[in-house]
Amino acid sequence: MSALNKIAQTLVSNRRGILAADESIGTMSARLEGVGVEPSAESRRVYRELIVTTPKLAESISGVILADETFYQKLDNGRTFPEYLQDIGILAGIKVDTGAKPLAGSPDEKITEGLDGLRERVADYVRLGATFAKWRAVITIGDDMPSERAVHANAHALARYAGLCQEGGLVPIVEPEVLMDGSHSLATCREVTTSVLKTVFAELELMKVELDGIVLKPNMVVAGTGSGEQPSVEDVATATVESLREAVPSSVPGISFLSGGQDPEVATHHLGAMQKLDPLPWELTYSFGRALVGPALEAWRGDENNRAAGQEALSVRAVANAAAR
Ligand code: 5MM
Repeated sequence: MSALNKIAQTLVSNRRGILAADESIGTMSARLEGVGVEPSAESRRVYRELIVTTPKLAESISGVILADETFYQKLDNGRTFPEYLQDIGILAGIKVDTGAKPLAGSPDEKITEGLDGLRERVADYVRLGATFAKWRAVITIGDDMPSERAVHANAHALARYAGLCQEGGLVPIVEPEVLMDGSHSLATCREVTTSVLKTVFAELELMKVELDGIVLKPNMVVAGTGSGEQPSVEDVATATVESLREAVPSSVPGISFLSGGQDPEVATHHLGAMQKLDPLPWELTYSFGRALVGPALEAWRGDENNRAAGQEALSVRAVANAAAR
């Protein structure tokens, strides 16, 4: 077993999943303001400390994806976030993309940036305790979208990122997210998701990325939020697994889903229903952001007296997702 494969297996096995706590400064600040907290480097640090010090977190969480700002911050006990995570048996990950920007020639579509200087940044992150990384590509469904150039450009960037991470010793989480926004049907989401994943794997192979040393982080196949369609939990699970079977090689150790704005409990039900669709060649787990921490943020609302309630809300979701596996 290679070192990369071992890390990937640790991230996706033993009924555990990944917690995405890597909101960029802008996103995290907006989420804090949404619950009445003044955004600052310190309030973001306090909130992230609440999340990672949740009791028994390591029983259901294998890895936490950190943002660059958090990666260099310290907990009250003086440990950096990566050091603390290591202390409690959770792998530390780092979001290395620098965000999705408008794509030249297709202003309604996005291309994720962050390749410049990535080799050097990976070396720094490894030295400071990271074992895996994340890069998120965003694909929009709409009139004439996604365009071939948006899919290809994003798949190419994901593959170059993945290659650089593996070269430097980090397991890359490869995240091509087909957004839920739009009036498209479940069938369209399935078609687009399958095609995007096929393009991503073609680029990964071209860049000689070792597939047994990555984790794929895709969207579940759902109907667009404005479609008026409400597929059943079983329909979503079946469409998602069928799409993955068409596009994802069995050498990939695990697939950890993003939640994409789904209701937290619904996302858990979808994950649970997929486990029943045997045989699955890969581990299927969670790498949720909002579906894990959303209820915690709401319960906490920046009040130290609500700290335990916030941690309890995260614990409930983490345990439910582990049980769904
Ligand atoms: C946690 O949010 C991540 C970073 O987002 P921004 O860079 O836009 O601030 C995000 O990539 C997240 O990991 C994925 O979208 C999955 O999170 P959800 O909430 O969709 O499960």
